[in-house]
Amino acid sequence: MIGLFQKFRDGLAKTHDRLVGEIKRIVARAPRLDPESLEELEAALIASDIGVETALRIVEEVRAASAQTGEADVGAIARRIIGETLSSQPGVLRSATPPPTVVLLVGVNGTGKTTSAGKLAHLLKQDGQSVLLAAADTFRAAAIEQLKIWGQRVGCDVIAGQYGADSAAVAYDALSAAINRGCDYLLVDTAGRLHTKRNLMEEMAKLQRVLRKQRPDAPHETLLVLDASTGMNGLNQAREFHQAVGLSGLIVTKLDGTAKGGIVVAINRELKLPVKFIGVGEQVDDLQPFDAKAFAEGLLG
Ligand SMILES: Nc1nc2c(ncn2[C@@H]2O[C@H](COP(=O)(O)OP(=O)(O)OP(=O)(O)O)[C@@H](O)[C@H]2O)c(=O)[nH]1
Ligand SMILES: [Mg+2]
Repeated sequence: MIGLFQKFRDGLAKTHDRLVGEIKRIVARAPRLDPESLEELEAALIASDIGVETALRIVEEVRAASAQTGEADVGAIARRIIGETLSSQPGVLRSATPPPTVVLLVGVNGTGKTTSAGKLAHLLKQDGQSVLLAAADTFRAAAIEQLKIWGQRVGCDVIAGQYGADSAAVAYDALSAAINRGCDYLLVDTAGRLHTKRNLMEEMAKLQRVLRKQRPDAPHETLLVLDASTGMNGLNQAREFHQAVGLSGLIVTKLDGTAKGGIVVAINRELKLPVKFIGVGEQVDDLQPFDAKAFAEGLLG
């Protein structure tokens, strides 16, 4: 458990340092938290992208506590409210009976889909599961090779087609292979696409339909891979993808590179979609199953 908290803390260091630094500065200057300081606190919370409503709730409780006792433990109040706001569902994948559990990774360009597919395969293998990867990004140059490198790194076979091939056909073949081999998980990497491009969104829905011809319950997870540094624009991406293909959750990546890690809270609250994993670096073990308590601690501990 110490390892888990440390991982979250390291991954969220930028958001943590900025937010906690601001809170300390505000409280040091005016320990009794006058209205002006409360406004500054509100601005600092909003800047971390946790969402206006959650920020206001924290400020309201801080105001009440400091009116009552003269001083409020801002960090403890914020941690508690963020912990309560986040979905209590732990970051676990559904598991299909019979296997394989089919996990589709979708998202806009460059958010970390391929990298997350590799890291997730590693995580599952460490848990004793057998995993097959599907290179359904037949569009971007070198996408197939990139997934194959991840496959080698984590010891997973990759089912791929030719560049320019129909991505739904590749996914279909990969599902057949996963069924024949008795794999526990099939992770399908897809091409990056802008949530505003209707034809590309339709292509993704087709991929789901084709999978269902073989397994009516597939895909069991459709996860949006979201780059945390896009901040509030990520909310729009999540909305559009959810409407087009029905997301079951998110992977929020690159938390290590941003001071806007609060986006996880805003998405969880506004879209009622669980964040299942977070990406906190480029290495193979830099994907963490989401944990609300560890997240709140990492943000404000
Ligand atoms: N720091 C950091 N970098 C990450 C993380 N996840 C992915 N990256 C990096 O982001 C870059 C893009 O990752 P990819 O996995 O290729 O992204 P993608 O979504 O597959 O990209 P397209 O297929 O082109 O849409 C790579 O350089 C990754 O190493 C993360 O959690 N932290
Ligand atoms: Mg990719």
